[in-house]
Amino acid sequence: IVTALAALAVGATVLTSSIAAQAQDKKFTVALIPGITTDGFYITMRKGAEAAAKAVGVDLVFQGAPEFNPVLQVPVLDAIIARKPDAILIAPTDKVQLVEPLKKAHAAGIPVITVDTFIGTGNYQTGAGEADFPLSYIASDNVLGGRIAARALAKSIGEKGKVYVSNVKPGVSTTDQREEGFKDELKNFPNIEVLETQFNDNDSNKAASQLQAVFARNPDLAGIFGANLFSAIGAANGVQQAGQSGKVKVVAFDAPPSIVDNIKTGLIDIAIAQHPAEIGYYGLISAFAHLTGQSIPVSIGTGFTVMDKDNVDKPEIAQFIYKD
Ligand code: T6T
Repeated sequence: IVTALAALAVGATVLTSSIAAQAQDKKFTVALIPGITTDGFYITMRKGAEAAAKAVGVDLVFQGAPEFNPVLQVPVLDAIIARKPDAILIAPTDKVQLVEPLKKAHAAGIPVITVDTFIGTGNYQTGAGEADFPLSYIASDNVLGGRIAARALAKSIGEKGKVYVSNVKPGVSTTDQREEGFKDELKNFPNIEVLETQFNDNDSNKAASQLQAVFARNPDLAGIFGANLFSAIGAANGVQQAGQSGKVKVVAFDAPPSIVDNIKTGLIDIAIAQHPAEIGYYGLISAFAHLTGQSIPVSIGTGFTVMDKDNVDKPEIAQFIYKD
């Protein structure tokens, strides 16, 4: 009996250590699909995801399209699904158009987490609607970001005058919510008139020429809210081309080095920096937690840092300037 028990014990030890070995051998692969590859926001998000991947020993695949466009993003997603990663992190470029393509990942048993943008309503795991299947949504609070922009712009124009939103295109969850928050907050400023939104398709040259056209029709234009990186850079360039630097005020969403440089020259008044590295880090960690049997929050909100010429040189602020 003693010998038999000892054999059992040895067997058990062997079994336990082989499970441990298997667990360690299983190296997860997580794909991160950004909205567009050539954008400091997503480049910085990737760095956060890489840091987390290194910390927990996950292989990270970063693959995206050269334009912020669902027509180009869907083939990238299809190619990723075909590679069968253990999880997908994605910034969907349209609330509606990415639902069906992402359902394919879900049907293939690949867990989906959305980062930055959402599909459907962004309320996941509710049992309601067609687009609640992603496990989690990790992003800035974009309505709040729009409100912060409105207050900043109102202050810099002395709470009166004409303003407009330079925006990407309808259907993008983040920039839709920023415009919504911006306009709602401006209801508290009765002397500010909000002109029609200008949609630039994420093209800063288009945003710059739109500024010229709006300014030609409204020489008393007081300010612009650039609702994302390319909208803000374009609007600021337009202001400069119109010879209105410092006169027509610009509040920018996002904080790449070029926007920060323009804060220093006075062309841009305020930049609302998101924390994309935080989004990437928590996206990756959430995927890993799910893959190793933990439950994860259905949404994680990340922060903002508001930059102006008085604080942007401080290290605790400057650390949030996006990477190129
Ligand atoms: O503003 C970010 C991102 O949050 C948005 O969804 C799309 O535009 C950016 O990537 C900036 O270009």
